[in-house]
Amino acid sequence: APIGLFDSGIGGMTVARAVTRLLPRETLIYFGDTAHLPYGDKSTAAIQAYSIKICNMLIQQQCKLILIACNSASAAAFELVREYVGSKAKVLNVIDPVVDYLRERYDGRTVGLIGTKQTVLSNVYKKKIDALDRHITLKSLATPLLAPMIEEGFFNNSISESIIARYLSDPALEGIESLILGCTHYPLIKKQISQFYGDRVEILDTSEIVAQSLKAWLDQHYLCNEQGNGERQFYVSDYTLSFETSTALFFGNQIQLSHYPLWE
Ligand code: DGN
Repeated sequence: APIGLFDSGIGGMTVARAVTRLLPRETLIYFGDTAHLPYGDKSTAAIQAYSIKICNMLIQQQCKLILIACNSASAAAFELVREYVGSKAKVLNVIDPVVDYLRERYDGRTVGLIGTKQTVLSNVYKKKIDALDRHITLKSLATPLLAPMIEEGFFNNSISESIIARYLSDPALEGIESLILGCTHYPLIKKQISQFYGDRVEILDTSEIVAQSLKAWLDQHYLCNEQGNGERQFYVSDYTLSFETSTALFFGNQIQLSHYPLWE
């Protein structure tokens, strides 16, 4: 059975890429809701409605596991989706594996979070981290300019450097020892973020932590596909050539996108 992943657009391909690196034989079905992107500025109710409809489609495709490969959708819709999907498939999100990572490693730490407005303002990370009882202080900042900047290929240059420096110098993030990259797009600017901090701050790449946790779950449940040929299907709810070109940024090589008329 396939693994289903969905995102507001093509950014979630950083997560898909991390998953295919660890689990090259798995069949993947990726759905990017390009008709509704960006989710980061949408209401919780809208993101929940989109997510449920996408999950219906992934269940119809017999997915054994659905990974919400989008921070904004994980923040807004995970509980609802999990309840809705019930026993039909396992549902994972991109937030809990990071929270688990912190629980296993830290007692007393100041951790930063950057992401979309939806991800940061939902306070989901804060609620989950506070519930750990590990004396972890979360400092967060919505950084809404970063995702469109990266989509346009603006990184590893002086403009992106100034924008990143401006955000990371915000007093809201003062004194952090680790930084959670709480958005699908941010692995692409990980190097620039590391350069800003030097060795002072540990950068937590969500996509890698999530892929590890997905693999651990499959291993634990004997659901790994060891004989498959790594078939991958990438669907989008609105097709443009520019989305297809951008896949090279997020996945590493250009991917053929198929239009899936979920909203028509
Ligand atoms: N995929 C979204 C996220 O991880 O929050 C970022 C893109 C967006 O919707 N702005």
